[in-house]
Amino acid sequence: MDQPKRYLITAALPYANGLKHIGHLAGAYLPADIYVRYLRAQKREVAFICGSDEHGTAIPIQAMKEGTTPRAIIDKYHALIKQNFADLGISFDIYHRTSEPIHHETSQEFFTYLNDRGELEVKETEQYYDEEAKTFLADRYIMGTCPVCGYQRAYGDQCENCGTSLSPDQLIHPHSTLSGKPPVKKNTKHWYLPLGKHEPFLREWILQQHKDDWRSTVVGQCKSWIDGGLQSRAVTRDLDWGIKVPLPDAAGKVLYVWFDAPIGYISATRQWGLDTGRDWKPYWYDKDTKLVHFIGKDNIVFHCIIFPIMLQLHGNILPENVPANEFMNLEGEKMSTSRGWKLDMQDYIDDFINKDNGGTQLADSLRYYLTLIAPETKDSEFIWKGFQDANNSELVAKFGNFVNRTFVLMHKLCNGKVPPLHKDRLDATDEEMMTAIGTTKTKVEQLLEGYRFREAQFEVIMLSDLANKYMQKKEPWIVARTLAETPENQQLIDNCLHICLQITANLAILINPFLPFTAKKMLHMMKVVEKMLDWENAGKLNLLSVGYSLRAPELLFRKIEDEEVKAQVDKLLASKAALAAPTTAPDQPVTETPAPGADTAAAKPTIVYDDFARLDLKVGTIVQAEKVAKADKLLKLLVDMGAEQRTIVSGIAQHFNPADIIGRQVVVVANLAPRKMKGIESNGMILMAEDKSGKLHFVSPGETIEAGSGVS
Ligand code: B3M
Ligand code: ZN
Repeated sequence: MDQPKRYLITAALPYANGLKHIGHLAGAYLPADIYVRYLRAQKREVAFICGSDEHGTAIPIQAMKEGTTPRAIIDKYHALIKQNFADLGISFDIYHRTSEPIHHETSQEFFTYLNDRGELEVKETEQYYDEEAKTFLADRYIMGTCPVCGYQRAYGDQCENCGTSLSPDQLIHPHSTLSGKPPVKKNTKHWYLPLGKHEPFLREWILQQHKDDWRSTVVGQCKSWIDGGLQSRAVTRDLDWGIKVPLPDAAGKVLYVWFDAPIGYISATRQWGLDTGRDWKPYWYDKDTKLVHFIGKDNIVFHCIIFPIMLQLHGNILPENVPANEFMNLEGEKMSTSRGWKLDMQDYIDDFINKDNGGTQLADSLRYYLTLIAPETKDSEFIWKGFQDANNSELVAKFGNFVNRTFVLMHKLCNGKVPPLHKDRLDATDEEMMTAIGTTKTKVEQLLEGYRFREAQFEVIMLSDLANKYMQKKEPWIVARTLAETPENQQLIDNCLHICLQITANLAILINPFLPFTAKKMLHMMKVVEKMLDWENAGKLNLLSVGYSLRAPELLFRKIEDEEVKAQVDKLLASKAALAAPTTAPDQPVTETPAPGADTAAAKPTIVYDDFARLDLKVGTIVQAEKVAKADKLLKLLVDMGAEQRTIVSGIAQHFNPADIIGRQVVVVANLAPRKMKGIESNGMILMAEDKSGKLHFVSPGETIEAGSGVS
């Protein structure tokens, strides 16, 4: 797409059923915010849309847990989450709510439009029903064991552990979340969106048109959905919490939350139009709008398959890109609210930002680290020590240090004013430094346009690193101290600090999308107006005028101390331990599945089923195999896992010829932390059986099955 007329940027609407953690922030909101801030600096027309998802079974379930009403839950969490985003600098143009009348109206109109045109099917089917609670058990009202990963507390719509979306019928040992009882089946009527009918459109649109510009993880997931056969999806539910189905013969039925929630982007845009006096319609109907959905990988199917079908049928534009992120783990484990293993935005804000030695600089420290480890191509890992290191050795020691030294020296050696540039005294080092500014700008721009935020941020930090080295080489303080004070020497000092100040101004522009609070502080120090942050100014070497007097430096970042990091790790362990005690687990299933093989003689200590369920076992197909140089035991394998291909280094070289094992199916421990062997990162482990003679055999399914299939 050439430069579009306008941009419509959405970030997934969080359920207003609880606090959101930094995995959510890193997955959707932060990258979306960086992108939007960049677009705004480019003076492009943009609407940044988000809000609370306030329907679905998640809300009444939380209300039961807190002993209150669904309304009280959404009011409470909407306000908290909205404030958390603001505290972390996420700059939505509107943070709307799906409980608003304008949203109900928009969703009902959408449903009616599709239904009137015969795009929905009506079917009567048997569904799970709780006789005690007298209600059908949709989505989160039903729990059981996940057929993919074996997690025992998977919901009827999705497994929180492996992210697979499910239907209640797929659950093993289903039981009602409301009464804990096993359900019965009962007839009921629902409206379905026939996805299968739209397969040719999806194949053309995603697998042809967008196969190269969308992330391969996203295209891969879509492909496996499409290849797996698209089933019709019910878009209504038997529930009382939600948007009423606007038909006379649908009493007691509401729209499925995943039908109304994405329409929430549209209703929020409408509301934004009303609030700002703008015409919202072109944002959803004019082909010259670039729509981009920022989401986490568990929402891909809804944003790339179901919602686009709805949009297309309704005459709206389609997303240009859906840069979904993978997951972010925390200290070696998946983040999970139910297991107490997480860092909520609220906790970070309380423990760092709203403390005496806190402030907005610490919002930027978090933003920085989350982008540094953004899970753009694969799952990543938030490590408290890593956060400390990134903050202390990059923000403090590189970026902050450079800006601080520049200001201190400018005050000391140039009377607090921007010194002149003496062109005839410039040398190759100066020229190189000045060129680097423009080069960085171009790179950052290209990376941001391609949604490669971590690399883009890296380039900015590298520029500050380069600038530090430049200053170190020029040593203006030595020039001032050791050489006689002559006009010639002062010219050298002037040149160095003039360039360093122009770099500082450029750094403010380039860092602004990532660390907006820092950019603001820099503006204040430089006594310049916000307009200077316009992207078109990046690369310019005359942003600060000669003779202009600047303020004293402010500390841009502070060090994170060892005790702070230790306190956080301790807190995490304590919260996990508290939730692991069975009496305090809020939604412990009533029926326990016996651990497979529990009665066989155990050579290792007995584990509980949950220990086993933490393993993500998947079937993979070996597509490439080669020996690893200087390692006679190792083979480097490329394993097709369905939605992705993984490099796995395996110690089997003495047992198999690489050529003989291409096409073999194997069982892979897919969630093993990555490990480097002989400089190659291995992502997973292959299960092997060893016979008495010490010979290794592959563990594989009895017959060839689809790569990526779960093993439990
Ligand atoms: N509320 C699920 C989630 O927060 C859902 C997203 C809706 S986006 C339209 O992951
Ligand atoms: Zn699962």
